Order: sequence, then structure tokens, then C-alpha cells
Amino acid sequence: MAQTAQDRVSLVLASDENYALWMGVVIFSCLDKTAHPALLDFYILDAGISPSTRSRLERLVANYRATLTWIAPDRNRFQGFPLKRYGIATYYRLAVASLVPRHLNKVIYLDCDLLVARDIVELWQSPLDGNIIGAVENLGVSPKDIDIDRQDYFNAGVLLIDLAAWRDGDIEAALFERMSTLNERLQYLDQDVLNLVFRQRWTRLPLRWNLQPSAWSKVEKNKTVQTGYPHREFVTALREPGIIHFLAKSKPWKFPTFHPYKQTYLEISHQLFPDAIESNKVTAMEKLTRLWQVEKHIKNFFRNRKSGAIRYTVPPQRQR
Ligand SMILES: [Mn+2]
Repeated sequence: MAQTAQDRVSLVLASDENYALWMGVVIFSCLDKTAHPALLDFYILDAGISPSTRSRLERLVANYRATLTWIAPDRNRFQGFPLKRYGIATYYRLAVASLVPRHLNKVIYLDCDLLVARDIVELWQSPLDGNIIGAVENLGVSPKDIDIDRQDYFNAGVLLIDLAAWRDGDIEAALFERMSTLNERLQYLDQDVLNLVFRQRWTRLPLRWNLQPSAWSKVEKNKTVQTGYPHREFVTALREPGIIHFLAKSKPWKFPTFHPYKQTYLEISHQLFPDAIESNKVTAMEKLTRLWQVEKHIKNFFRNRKSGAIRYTVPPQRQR
């Protein structure tokens, strides 16, 4: 079936209270960057978000006439899965097909540590060429626990999913089966399981839709040949990112981190949630620590020049 601009776009995210406002930043950036905000339907897999945070997110989405639906999965289904440094919400994506409404045939799954910088409708319309999922190669290290070549290993932070085919192929059962057999042996948990089940059966999305921190260093060190993407695609993705992924240790709210879009991220998150997020989480202590990291400052300066500024317009805060 041909996609038209009139299609509604279904976006799925999962979070607990700790990540809920960061998830709000993802939602806001989607809405701000699309030409059709009222076509977006957000489905939130809720791992324990407080009523007050829920209403903040509802007010945010209402500004754009988009919709937001809360889904509270049964935690017992995920009992016994290893958590490591993640929360249980990371596993909710494995059950996406049985959690969202039956009538949805396609969804985009998004992590909570992202900044959307381009119209999400463009990603929605990317061809899947007969595969069940589309994803971007994981640019960092590949896991040691599973036998998959690094170029064939995708990052699970942004997924375009043909949900109808996922249900037909009984993917959920396959994922849960792998989860229970491999369990503690998994290094990257659900991402490894997804890679095992979709081995050689995923569509490579344009790099810009999951721009990972190591993309900058790959270009600087001329190591783009190690990846499945051509060098020129790196250059365009850095210049015009689609989705910026603050992977692993690059979280803007963590200390001390360097990322070309850290400042942009912190500015808009403060404007969105001024009472909960400080305008400048770069504290005096962090500044002092960063002072000595001259090399990183220089690198960051050049990375900033390689990547254009991204502007957002935060809606005015309404009084409760
Ligand atoms: Mn992530």
C-alpha cells in the first residue's frame, strides 16, 4: 500500500518516572520538527510514571493537537530478565505488537535519549523492502556474546516496524524464547535478542536516523570504511541529522560529557520543564573537571562546526 502524507504516524516509547521528562524531550522534538504534528499518535509504554508527570506530557502534546495514549504493561511478563544498568522499560519494545492497539500495522519505536531534528514523516515513509524492521547499524563496539559481524549488528534505539508482519511471523514468541534461554549471557540485552531474531533480515535505514556519538570520530579518523555506510553518508548525516542518539555515556544530563548537541538539548529541556530541569546542568564542578580536558574542547569545537545548529520553538508554558 502506498504511503501518503495523510497517514497517521504511530510512535511508541517506553519509560519509567526517571526517564519520563527526557522522553518528553523526544516527543517535543518530534512535534516541533514535523510539518504535520496533528498526525502524530504517541503510545507510551508506562513503567510507572507519576500522575503529575503524565499530565505534563499530556499538556505538551495537546499544544500540537497530537494524541497520547498510556499503556501499562504487566511487569510479570518481564520478570527474571536481567536489568544491568537499564530499567525494565527497555524490554517493553519486545512486546510492542501485543501492547499497542491491534489495528496498528506499522509503528516507529523510539528510545528516550534522542533528539529528533528532522520531519519524522520522512522516516515513516522509508521503504522496508519486505523486511519486518528497519534500523541503523550500531556504530560502537559489537557485543562479544553473540556471533554477528559488526556491520550486521543494528542499534535498537530507533526502529521502523512492520507490525502486521511482526505479528504474522510470531516474532514476539521468538524474542521471548531467546530472552529466557540466553538471559544473563546477553551483553546488550534486548538489543542482542532483536539482532539474533532479525539476523540478515533487517533493512538498513539512512544513517541520519540514528546518529550515534561515534559518527564524528569515525569521520575524523577516517574509519567510516569499517561500517556499512559510505563516507559521504556520514558527512551528510553529521551536517543534517534526522535523529541524534545520546548513546551510552554521552547522555547530556550526565557529568562530565561532551557532545556537539549537549547544549541544545539542555536548553530546550529546561525551557520545556523549567522547574524540573536546570538551564545549565553543567555545574561548577563539571566546568572545573572539563577545564583540563583541552583536547576534548578542541574536538567539540570542530564537531560543532561540522554539524549545523538546530533550532526549536518551545510552546509557551500554560498555567495549571
Ligand atoms: Mn538509547
